[in-house]
Amino acid sequence: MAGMIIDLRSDTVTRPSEEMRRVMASAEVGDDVYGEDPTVNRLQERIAEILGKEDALFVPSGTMGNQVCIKVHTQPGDELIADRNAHVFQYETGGAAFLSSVQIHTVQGEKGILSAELVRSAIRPDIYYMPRTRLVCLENTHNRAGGTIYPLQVIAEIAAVAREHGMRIHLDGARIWNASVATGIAPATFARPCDSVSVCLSKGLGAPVGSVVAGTRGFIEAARHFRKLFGGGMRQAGILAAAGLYALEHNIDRLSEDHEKARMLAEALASAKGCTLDPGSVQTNIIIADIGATGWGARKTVEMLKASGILVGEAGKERIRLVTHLDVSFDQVRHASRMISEVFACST
Ligand code: TLP
Repeated sequence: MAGMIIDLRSDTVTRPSEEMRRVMASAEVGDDVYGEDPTVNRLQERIAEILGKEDALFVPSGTMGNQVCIKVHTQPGDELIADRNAHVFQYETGGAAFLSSVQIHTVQGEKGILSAELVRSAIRPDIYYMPRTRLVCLENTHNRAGGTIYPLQVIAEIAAVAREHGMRIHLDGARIWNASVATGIAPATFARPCDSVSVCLSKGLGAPVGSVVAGTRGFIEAARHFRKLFGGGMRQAGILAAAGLYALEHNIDRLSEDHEKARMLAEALASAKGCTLDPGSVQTNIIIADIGATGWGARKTVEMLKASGILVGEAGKERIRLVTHLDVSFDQVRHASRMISEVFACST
């Protein structure tokens, strides 16, 4: 393994396999802006079915998926509620403000998970000088909290509060596949209480590009309008959709291996000098470890590991993130675990 780079920065770094590329190359295509790409249509039908929604729409990225949904659900000046570490708040370049002119009312969830009480307490009273709270955004699994899974009961309770107040729920299900494999709960069951769902094909599932949003027929009609407005209308996109269809068929069940690899890395990190992590807190394929006690800070820790061929991400000043995926083998994970112990042993 000497000289080999093991990339644990994200599950977005995977490259399409030979077989996936073959399927892409031979995909039947048409102009999807005219709704005439048979492969895109098949992918949309398949995702709608998997998520138990009436209709679905292929979009270029998870960010566009979330932003199109926020746009459809809100009017300028409205407010949406999200966890303070939500992707829509932290990592979408202020998209909700820029594209939809809505403000985000952040609340501090427990490991990224909101509760009905938290949501209720963040809803504005109906007074003319206050913004109207229109939407709650949930994230399952929750990225910045370390791949945590929303308990079904909590989603149902939040949905009940939202409905009581005439609000909608959007689910950022970029990694709903991981949540589903880890719990045995079908994606449609997680999606049922939510008005819209955005899922990614280009993370754990290994497709090169693509996300899909799902909802009612009317919702998707409006989403199609805003996808075009946001520059996401694609033409012979069947080449990409074919990769997504392949991924849905071949790369979901295997996510359990990524979860096992994450547990192995978590054990190594938990016993590494200067590193604080409860391995039991790792539920899926994302590990966030506190490296405060190394005295290095996240930037230097990332550099030290990089010098040993292990790429990880910064997740704050004193936290690092490791993500497992289909392009890291068990052997590579074992090697990375050894390197982690060695590198951290040099800390103060
Ligand atoms: N997440 C990326 C980075 O943006 C942090 C990653 O490496 O994890 N929702 C969630 C929960 C995500 O984790 C991501 C990407 C997105 C949406 C956005 O997807 P893309 O990158 O396709 O726009």
